[in-house]
Amino acid sequence: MKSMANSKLFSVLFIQLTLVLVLLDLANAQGLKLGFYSSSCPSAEAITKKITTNFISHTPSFAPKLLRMHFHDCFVRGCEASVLLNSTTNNQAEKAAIPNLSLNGFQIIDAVKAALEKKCPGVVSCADILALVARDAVSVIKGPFWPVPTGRRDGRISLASEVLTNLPFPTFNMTQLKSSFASKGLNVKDLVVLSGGHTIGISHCPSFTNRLYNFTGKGDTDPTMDQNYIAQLKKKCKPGDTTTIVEMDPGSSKIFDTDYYTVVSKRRGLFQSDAALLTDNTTNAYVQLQKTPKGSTFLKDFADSMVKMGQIGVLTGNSGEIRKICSRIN
Ligand code: HEM
Ligand SMILES: *[C@@H]1O[C@H](CO)[C@@H](O)[C@H](O)[C@H]1NC(C)=O
Ligand SMILES: *[C@@H]1O[C@H](CO)[C@@H](O)[C@H](O)[C@H]1NC(C)=O
Ligand SMILES: *[C@@H]1O[C@H](CO)[C@@H](O)[C@H](O)[C@H]1NC(C)=O
Ligand SMILES: *[C@@H]1O[C@H](CO)[C@@H](O)[C@H](O)[C@H]1NC(C)=O
Ligand SMILES: CC(=O)N[C@H]1CO[C@H](CO)[C@@H](O)[C@@H]1O
Repeated sequence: MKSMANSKLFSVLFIQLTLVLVLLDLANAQGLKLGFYSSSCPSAEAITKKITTNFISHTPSFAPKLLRMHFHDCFVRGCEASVLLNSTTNNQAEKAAIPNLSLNGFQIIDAVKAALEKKCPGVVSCADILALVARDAVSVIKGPFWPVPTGRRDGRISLASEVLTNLPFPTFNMTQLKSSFASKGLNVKDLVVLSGGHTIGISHCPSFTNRLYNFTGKGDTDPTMDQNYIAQLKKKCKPGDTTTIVEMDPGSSKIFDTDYYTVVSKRRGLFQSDAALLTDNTTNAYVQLQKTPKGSTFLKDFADSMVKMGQIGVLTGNSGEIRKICSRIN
């Protein structure tokens, strides 16, 4: 008898505990939830995945571009698709700012949006499409999969001037990186983990040539970078070259693996912001730990931090709108 009462009490407590955890989880998700469209547009995620998979299987180099686009969206005004808006006669949008130079892949977002508008007009936001496409693109190239809670709404403002004040620069040191991430609610672990996004993709020369030619204005090089690597990079990037591209994880820039941390630990991180991960004890320890794929927690950590990043400053409920076309407000 007594043990039955106990077990009943236990299950009541358990249900209450679960409820509290679920509520906490919802609060954490800032009003987003998994499967937000499960009744309003049940095939939304499947359609998104199908179109993204088609594009990325054909052109895998779009995967890093879409991941970076999601990052740029979230860091400027939150994940509300402001990065997708075109400039207008009266407004220079985020797309017009320098760091967007290599943003690309807008046509994939537009293709998904067109298909979803056909299926369920006015229901699925561009912000959710971008978050889902970035996730699906990374998983097509065998990167980690993460759950994407949905329910984001689209913003109506996009200002080029806000890009430079909200995105971290490749020249940032650890102090600047920490404060940039902290201002978005991301901690030092998120910083070292999300920097691992540089395991895929490319950079243009101007993002790092200051380290090769005139680091402190004396025609010098960055002493924190492997000097042999500097010599190699100088061969690729002559002064003033704005078009040549360089892999951030040479030889493995299409594979989502732990190599980025090996590269950084060898003082071959391409940007000062990558190199900065060696200057803080916590991030340095993470770099050293992850560079051996065996026992690495990077893929799981990346998934967790992406879920956090995807919740920065989201608009939910009645805020914002559901755009009909992702490149312009309704
Ligand atoms: C920590 C601060 C960060 C800085 C300073 C930074 C800076 C940069 C720069 C300068 C480029 C090269 C752009 C070009 O020259 O074409 C780049 C590329 C890239 N970044 Fe970051 N980034 C940061 C964090 C992130 C995060 C959090 C992600 C995603 C989780 C990310 C994903 C990427 C990807 C995938 C590329 C390659 C894009 C392509 O292949 O076109 N980055 N980043
Ligand atoms: C980081 O950069 C800022 C701005 O240039 C500078 O004030 C600060 O001293 C630097 N911090 C470190 C630890 O180098
Ligand atoms: C290096 O930078 C200094 C200071 O900004 C400048 O005066 C000099 O002309 C630069 N040298 C080269 C080779 O660009
Ligand atoms: C960082 O690590 C170094 C070397 O292990 C140690 O001397 C230093 O006290 C550590 N700094 C902090 C802030 O923990
Ligand atoms: C936004 O700009 C792109 C590229 O210039 C263009 O293809 C697209 O049609 C524009 N969108 C709108 C709504 O004008
Ligand atoms: C995709 C896009 O709109 N790129 C623009 C980024 O900003 C530069 C100017 O800094 C424009 O020339 C590009 O068209």
